[in-house]
Amino acid sequence: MWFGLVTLFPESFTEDHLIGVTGRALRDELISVRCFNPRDFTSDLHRTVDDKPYGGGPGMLMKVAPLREAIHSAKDAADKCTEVVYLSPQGRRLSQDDLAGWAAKGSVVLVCGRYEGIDERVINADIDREVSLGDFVLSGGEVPALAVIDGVTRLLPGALGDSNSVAQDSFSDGLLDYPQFTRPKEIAGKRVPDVLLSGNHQMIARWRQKQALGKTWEKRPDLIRERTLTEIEQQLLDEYRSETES
Ligand code: 4GX
Repeated sequence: MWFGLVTLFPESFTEDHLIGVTGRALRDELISVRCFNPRDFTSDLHRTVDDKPYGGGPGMLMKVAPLREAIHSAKDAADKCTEVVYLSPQGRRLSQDDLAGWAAKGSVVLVCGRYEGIDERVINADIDREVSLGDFVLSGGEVPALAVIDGVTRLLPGALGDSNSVAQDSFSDGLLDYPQFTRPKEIAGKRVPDVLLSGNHQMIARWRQKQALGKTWEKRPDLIRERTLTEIEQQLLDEYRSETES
């Protein structure tokens, strides 16, 4: 998997920021990360990378020529089909499907904005997709880009020890995870549900599916509405609701 980063802060993408699964993937050459710094595409003495917004107002935008040259050189280094993604609060919400799509393609270019953003015409001309991590404002696109690298990397075959764990993730079936428990059996008077100690794997699987449906219904009803429940799932959810009534 190849990640092209357009960033004024390439030091955000060195080994010491890629830790755990992504760090190992980098060392094992399962992923490679290449930065394209607009500052390297300046020609003035001060290597200027910002510019004033037309119409005035506070803050600066990224200077167009160095930004575009950095994006173009990332595109040139990537496969023809590679998507150019801009991380911004104006984008559509990043989804697990986006991550899976880029993992399947084998490459993606991530454009990290700084300052108050980038010229609208650059978005239209050079960006294929604008995505947001959520309705909050960060100081740049580098942290969201690291989140994308993390989320894509763990989907690559061989990145996780146990390939089963990806298939069992939240969202892989459009539901939140069921609750998990480990030792001790009792914490502050709260015991692990008996079924998990029963050794009956069929009962355990049924309980977990019921919990996943129930928790999703409680915390993320939007996900339940987006999904058509099978007859069995509807029955499990009904059971959950009657058991938790009171
Ligand atoms: N999810 N940021 C982009 C630059 C910027 C400023 C104004 C457009 C308009 C963010 C997020 C995010 C901070 C990345 C501002 N771009 N990115 N950057 N939330 O907050 O993805």
